[in-house]
Amino acid sequence: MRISVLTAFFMLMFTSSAFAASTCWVKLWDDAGYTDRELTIPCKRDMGDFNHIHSDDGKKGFNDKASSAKWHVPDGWKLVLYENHHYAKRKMELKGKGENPDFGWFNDKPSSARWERLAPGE
Ligand SMILES: [Ca+2]
Ligand SMILES: [Ca+2]
Repeated sequence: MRISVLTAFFMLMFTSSAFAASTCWVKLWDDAGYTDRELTIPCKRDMGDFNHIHSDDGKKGFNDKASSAKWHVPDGWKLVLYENHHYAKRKMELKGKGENPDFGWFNDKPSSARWERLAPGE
């Protein structure tokens, strides 16, 4: 009994630290090379329409703007950027810890973002 309670406690600690704000986030920038307006997507908060959100400076809307990104996504998860509103059409997946200074073909395309679990083997 005592062991299972301890196990549950440590699992909870591990889970909560993996999803802490410092280790679970995505940042998008309006321009390539991490410049201009910035949008922070908090851990596991989906955004179905970039027209109706505010960038970090308080300005409304970030639709068809994102051009570069840095991210820290926990194991077992990915943040998926979609070309259209409500998670539709072409997409770009952000996994692990990384950065992309220039979205290339996906430049100025993202219109929604959703946190999704990785499939087995993904
Ligand atoms: Ca842009
Ligand atoms: Ca779009």
